[in-house]
Amino acid sequence: REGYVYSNITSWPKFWLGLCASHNCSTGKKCVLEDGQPQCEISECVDVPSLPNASIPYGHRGVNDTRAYDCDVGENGEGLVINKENLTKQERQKYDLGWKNNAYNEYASDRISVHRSLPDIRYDGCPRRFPKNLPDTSVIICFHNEGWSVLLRTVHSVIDRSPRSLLKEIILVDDFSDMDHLKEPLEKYMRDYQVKIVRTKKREGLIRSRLLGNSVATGSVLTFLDSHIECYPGWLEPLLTRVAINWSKVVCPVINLIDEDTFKTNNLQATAYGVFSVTNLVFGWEAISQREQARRQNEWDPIRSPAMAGGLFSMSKKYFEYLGTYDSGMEIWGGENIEMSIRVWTCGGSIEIHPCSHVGHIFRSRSPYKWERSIYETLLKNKARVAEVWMDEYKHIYYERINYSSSDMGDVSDRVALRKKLRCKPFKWYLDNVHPEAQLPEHSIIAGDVASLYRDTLCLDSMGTKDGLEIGVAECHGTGNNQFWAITVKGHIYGSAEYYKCLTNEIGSGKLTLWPCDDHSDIWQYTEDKKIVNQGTGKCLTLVPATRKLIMNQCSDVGTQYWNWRRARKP
Ligand code: LR7
Ligand code: MN
Repeated sequence: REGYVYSNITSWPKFWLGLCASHNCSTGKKCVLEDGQPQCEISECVDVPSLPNASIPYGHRGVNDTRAYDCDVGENGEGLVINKENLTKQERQKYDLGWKNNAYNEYASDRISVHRSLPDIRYDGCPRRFPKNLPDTSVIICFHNEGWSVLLRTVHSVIDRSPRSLLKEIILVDDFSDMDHLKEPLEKYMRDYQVKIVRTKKREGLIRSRLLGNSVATGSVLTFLDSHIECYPGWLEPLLTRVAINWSKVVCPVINLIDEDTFKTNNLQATAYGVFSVTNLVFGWEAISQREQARRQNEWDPIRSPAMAGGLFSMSKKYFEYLGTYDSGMEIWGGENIEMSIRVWTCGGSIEIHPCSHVGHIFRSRSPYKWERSIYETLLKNKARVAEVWMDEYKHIYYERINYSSSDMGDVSDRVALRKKLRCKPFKWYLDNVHPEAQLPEHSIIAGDVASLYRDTLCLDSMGTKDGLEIGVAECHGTGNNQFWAITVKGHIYGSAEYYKCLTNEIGSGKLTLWPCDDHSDIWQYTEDKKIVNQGTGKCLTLVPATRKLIMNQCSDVGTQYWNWRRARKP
């Protein structure tokens, strides 16, 4: 069934007319067209469409929770607090299963309208009128096992809040889900809304699923969304306006938070933009640089962002294809957003966050679905493909961190050829011009893991990534990360898998801890005879074998003060 489009759009149902998109109803009221005019309806409590054969229909609100009898539950982005202690045994089982399957509170979601309202949080200065001939868009939503009401709310928020003339189609790409409700019931339901469904033939992962979505898309702009999101009023027009101004703009909405437990939305404005760290290729948010702030006149002006989160953005289809779509050699999840960020910027385009466009996203604390290989292994492959193709000599900063342990990145020659064909700028250009605020590690004298010469199976280990964490020793694993350590030309020792943090021997407590590096970080020396000496105290790093702890002691000839700092090297 791959590539099969379930319905062809011939005529549009009247709720697509988009009149409701600009019509505000107070909380709990749904907008419907009466004689072609938008009207606020008094919503019935039962509106989450029930699944065939469900023993308790979805949308049934007879929960032991007074708020749950209220039709306004969840409206205007409010949350629903479920007190699980008050549930009957049967309800409690459903509640637990919802969390287990989805890593969010599906039980709460099922009790909130799939058409619930969200507040209009646009700045007063955001335009309310838009150019007449904006390009239309295909909205592509990939999913692998998503909860029923959450997926429906995602789709309805797109339909309900996008002008008909701009929304060419919605394409759902099912990445080989095995939940029953995503088969027949979803097809039946979506037929009424003329939403297209395509399915992969095997588990492909997000990246190749998006490529399948693109292959059936007919709009002139692609808008990618995750499958657990809600669009705020007016979300689409600003994105398409920017793409219309210049086809090489890749435009992201502000990503708001939908609480995974209560589904309350946070409704905040943009204060951060996207970045990634060169040391570990992890995406993150950072306060918008002063340089960028100075360039902008108003808080509603687009923000030029060094990187994108990856899930939610609009991009011209023509440009997407010109720029080499995605790297189809990447698996399941991760890294593709960094690859796309570097590619867009260095090959002539730009990435923007539009403060007038908001989309809520459910952030989850764990990944609910199955991974063939571990998340770690998958990311190792995907990120190695990014480093190898796009980062020139800077790739070694990343490779050192993982002790050159990703040997199976696969063939990247196509992507290297693409980079050459597009005549993209070097990675150094990106660092100098797009994200000059990025902190790069100081030049290191030696970088790799540090084994005790007293017991050579034990290696120095950051034991985690938090600030102020006491470091220790653990069995050497040879993959860098928490056992990665570098001593720099200035004598700083930095480590920790995720960030750029320096080793400190705390005055008073004597603890050995990691803090963000600065000019005041401790100075160390790695001596010819393999001792690690703190310049401030003159003491030596010492292993206490019995407790596997580290202390600072007067330097002597004891074996526990000798350390073998092993340079990370290609295997
Ligand atoms: O095998 C899979 N097949 C899929 O179709 C695995 C996932 N998916 C789908 C999944 O159903 C979801 O819709 O892919 C989407 C993303 O997966 P999530 O939601 O489990 O992960 P995430 O929200 O952390 O994803 C973020 O990082 C990903 C890295 O590959 C992608 O770039 C996602 O699009 C991105 N999501 C966002 O940017 C939304 C805002 C989060 C932030 C920051
Ligand atoms: Mn997501």
